[in-house]
Amino acid sequence: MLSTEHINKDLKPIVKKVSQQKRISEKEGLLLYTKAPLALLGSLANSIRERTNGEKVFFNRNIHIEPTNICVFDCKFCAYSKLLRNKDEGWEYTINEMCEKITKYKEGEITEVHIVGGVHPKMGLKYFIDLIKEIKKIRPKLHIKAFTAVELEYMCRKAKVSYKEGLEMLKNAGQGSLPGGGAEIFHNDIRSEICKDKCTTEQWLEIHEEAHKLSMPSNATMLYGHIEDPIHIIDHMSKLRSLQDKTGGFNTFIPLKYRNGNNQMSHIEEVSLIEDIRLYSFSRIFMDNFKHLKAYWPMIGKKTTQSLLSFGVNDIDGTIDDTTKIYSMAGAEDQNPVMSTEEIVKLIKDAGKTPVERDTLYNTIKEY
Ligand code: V47
Ligand code: SF4
Repeated sequence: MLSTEHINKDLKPIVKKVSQQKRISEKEGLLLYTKAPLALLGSLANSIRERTNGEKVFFNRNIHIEPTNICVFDCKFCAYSKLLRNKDEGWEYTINEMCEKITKYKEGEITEVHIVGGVHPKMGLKYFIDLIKEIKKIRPKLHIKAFTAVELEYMCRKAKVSYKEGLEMLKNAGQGSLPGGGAEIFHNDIRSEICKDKCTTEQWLEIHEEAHKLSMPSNATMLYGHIEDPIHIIDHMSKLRSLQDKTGGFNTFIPLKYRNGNNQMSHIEEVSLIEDIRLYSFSRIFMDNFKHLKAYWPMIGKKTTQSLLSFGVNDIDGTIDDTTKIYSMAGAEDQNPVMSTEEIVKLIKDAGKTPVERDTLYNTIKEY
């Protein structure tokens, strides 16, 4: 157990609770996040990572497909949001084109396709059900993780079906799970400033709850490092922690670092590596019912990802491939995000950890 000798007296009982594997409250979380020295947060997070996942660091072999970058919404942080007005910079893939991106890979070469894009006014529920069915025809074993709650809310509303009905239809077509995007920051003081016109916090949470009830697991994200304050971070994590208590349907929590390229909030400076480490460490401590904490390497960069493996992170997403643009357009670290399995394995081993290839549901495929 960590020595509490030199720790500020207000933090001592909180540190004791964490060390005894007890849950900390929002108030205690706020104090810990804002007052604890980096070394303390890091050491607590690292011991939780060791306890929950040993030295294993997970990755998978996946590709990302973005069906379109045209979007009816106007999130201020997004490099896509201007595109409905400026269609020349936009793309809209046909079902055939997306299937071709998949058949480029031999059977078994990838285990997951992640499909997330802009919210196109003409690509509706039926279109996406057809897409999923076609993918399943050509690659029946491929896991399809698709559509953020933002996309789902829009497609269900347009198709005049409930979230449950829409999700059931997608599940019957072959969709396996939901990605975690669209969560941003739940607190309305911030949500109303950065993404006021898309799905509400309540809708996001309801869609994930419905998915969990249908045995479709999902992920959860949080966009940090822009105009939010620590209280908004705690509020966000607390809402996710409560839903996880209720359903147990979240696989992993993914903090997404705000990148300031080409968007309406470009004047906001990106936060430092120290802030990234504090945020990830604190996430590992506060999100006590999430088994996995993921650093999404194309967004935050390979070197930072490697460092975060000592601060609570035990999952680094996958091999990806260069079909993803939402991050590169926003100035992400990696402008051509693709890593071979060998490169991922080396990145993890160089950090002193054990690389484990997983499927979407965290079943082990191969330990290296
Ligand atoms: O919700 C958009 C983010 C998200 C920016 O579940 C930005 O495994 C930073 O769903 N700076 C969508 N972030 C991404 C997403 C995702 C990504 C990786 C893994 C998983 C998963 C899901 O992208 C959006 C938004 O938070 N985003 N613009 C930006 N400028
Ligand atoms: Fe559209 Fe998503 Fe970008 Fe918002 S973050 S503008 S919903 S693509």
